[in-house]
Amino acid sequence: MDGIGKGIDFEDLLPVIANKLGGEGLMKELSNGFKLLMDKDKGVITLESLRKNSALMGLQDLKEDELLSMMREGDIDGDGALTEMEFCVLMFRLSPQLMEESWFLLEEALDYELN
Ligand SMILES: [Ca+2]
Repeated sequence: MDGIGKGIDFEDLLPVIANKLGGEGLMKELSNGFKLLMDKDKGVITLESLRKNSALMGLQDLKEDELLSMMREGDIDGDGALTEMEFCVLMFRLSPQLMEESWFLLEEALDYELN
């Protein structure tokens, strides 16, 4: 695998890990979260869908500037919306502690991949 020596990039490794877990567990949870937050017509998360659906999920305490910074940080290709993969990467960046159990699985998968 190229690029390991330059540091690990989750953007590159997530698909590998997703394959390893067979679309179950970790990625399934993330995928469910994505589906709850996305714009059902567009199939991506927009600022509008994030604002609307985060309130439905009981996250109404998130402030507008927090939603904005989530969008900005997560939007890797800069098209103003989050795809499922962008959302997954963002979740790993923002809240590894919220996913301790999943994080452990991720590390195991990484160890396996790298050794
Ligand atoms: Ca994007």
